[in-house]
Amino acid sequence: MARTVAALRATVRHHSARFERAIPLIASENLLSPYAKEMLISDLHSRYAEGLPGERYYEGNEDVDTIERVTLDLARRLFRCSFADVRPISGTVANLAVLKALTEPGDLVGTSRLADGAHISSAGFGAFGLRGVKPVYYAWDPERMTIDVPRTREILRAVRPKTCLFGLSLFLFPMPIDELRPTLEEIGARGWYDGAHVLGLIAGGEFQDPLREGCTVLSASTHKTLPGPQHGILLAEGADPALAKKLESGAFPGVTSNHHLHAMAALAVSLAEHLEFGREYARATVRNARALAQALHDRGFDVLAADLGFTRSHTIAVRVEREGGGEAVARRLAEVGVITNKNLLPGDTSPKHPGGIRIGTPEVTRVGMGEREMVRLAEILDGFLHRGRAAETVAREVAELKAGFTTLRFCFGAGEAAYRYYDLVGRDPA
Ligand code: DSN
Repeated sequence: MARTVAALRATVRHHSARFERAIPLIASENLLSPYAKEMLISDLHSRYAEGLPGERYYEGNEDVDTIERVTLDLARRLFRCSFADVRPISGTVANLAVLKALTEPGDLVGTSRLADGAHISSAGFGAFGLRGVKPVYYAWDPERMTIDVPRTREILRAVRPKTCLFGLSLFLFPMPIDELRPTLEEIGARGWYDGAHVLGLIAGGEFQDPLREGCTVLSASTHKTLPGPQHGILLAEGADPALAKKLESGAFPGVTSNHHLHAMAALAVSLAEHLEFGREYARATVRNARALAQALHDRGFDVLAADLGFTRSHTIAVRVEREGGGEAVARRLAEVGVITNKNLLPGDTSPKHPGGIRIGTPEVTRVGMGEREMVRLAEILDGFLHRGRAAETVAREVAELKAGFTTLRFCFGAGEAAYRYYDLVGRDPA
């Protein structure tokens, strides 16, 4: 078994080195700051603390109570809201906690279709199915890549769901919550926003602010545009004590037992760093997404929503049927070190043959790339996918572009290695 462990360590080092050389463009990924990473390997990882601060089921939790109170306070400050719960251990788990709090099995819940960019939580085979609620799908406007408001008003008035979920995994533009708010009020539905993808942009003032636009509850994962640990969060504004209690009991004992204390402490660091650097980071992330979209469009790529400026978030969508289809293009790009994912786009007829790729700028922005690097990246992709440049040459160009950008920005302790786990703890296992 010693050999197995050695091999596992070597594989992890190989993975880290690969990503250090690569240009990761997955819209749902980001890099954790050195101080946040330190929390993940602390003793907290080994402990239990079910419940809330001051109401634990285990002894020895005095420092955990302090950490959780600080995390809650930072979350409420960053999102300017009265309620936070930092115990869900992922975005999907946060969504399950909300479903438990807001719905009963058999309820109808408004949401978007997977093909229009919704997260799998909304699917019958995902969290919706687990809670036994039934989706009521909003109408979609593929030109504007957002909800079709007039048609959706009609659907909501006809079906009258009690809860309406807004949020996407292919999230280019804000959702028209403000416009739908009167209809939600008319039918007595509560607005719920899954902000996993855009959480750091919301906090940085670069996207819509759902808690002030008509949603009572905001659920999210904490590791996308908010560059925190893989974890979850619940936030609410205007929730009465009964709803707050339901959300808390949705989180525990509803969908968690222990809540991963090391990740919670890492989240506290990330929230504090976002209070300090989040505005600048969010602005740079959106600026880079738009710059990359424009540069790809200028080179003949079919970037969606060109008439609307491509995106107002960290994400762009590129239809790549001419280049070989989403699956083949994403795979070819990975071979030269550009990491993206195949993605269904509006109009695709088979989930097995996605026509596009999704590209996100959270990570490249975090390591300090700017608009100049986005243009260079577009040149590299154009050379590879349109002009037949050899994979070996392109892989070298990708590594050269990345070479100057392997340390983190927008965090305390910046300058420490971003990708090398062992550098962080000061020992090399080799
Ligand atoms: N599956 C993630 C994404 O890539 O969007 C969200 O959980």
